Amino acid sequence: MNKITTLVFVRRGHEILLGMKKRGFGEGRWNGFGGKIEPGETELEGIKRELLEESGLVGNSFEEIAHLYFDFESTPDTIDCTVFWCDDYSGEPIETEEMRPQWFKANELPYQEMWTDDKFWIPLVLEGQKLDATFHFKNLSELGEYTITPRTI
Ligand code: 8OG
Repeated sequence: MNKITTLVFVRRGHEILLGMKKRGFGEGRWNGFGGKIEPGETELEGIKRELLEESGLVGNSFEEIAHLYFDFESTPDTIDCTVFWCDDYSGEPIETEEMRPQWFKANELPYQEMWTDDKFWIPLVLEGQKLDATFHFKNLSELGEYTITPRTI
């Protein structure tokens, strides 16, 4: 099955808001906020809902920056993930059942405690690059081959 998901990184000046995932898929890792799009929802409706549910923030505008595709040797499941910046939001982050939020300096993200692929593509989007990427995982923590294609427009 292909899971269609979204992911958002909220920015405040030179800082990025990450959440420590407290349960479920990705537990114990820092990540942006996001999850599965519900039936009938657009990507933007989905990311807005996930951001509110997981961080308490209301996102006022989102900019698409990447499209990621993941597959795993250990399962037939694949994941499609559209990634956004959010620079315009209302409210203050709150801890939720799923995530514990924390601001990080953009040049000091905790890559060792994030998904293995993140250290390869997040530095590029931090430099302003938009991109499409495919990551082939041997299992949930071991990354195999990957391709990152910068967008030219
Ligand atoms: O609904 P659920 O919590 O299962 O959604 C998973 C979230 O994790 C979704 O926002 C997509 C995101 N995600 C992956 N794989 C990876 C990854 O390798 N890196 C990052 N940064 N996020 C990922 O599913």
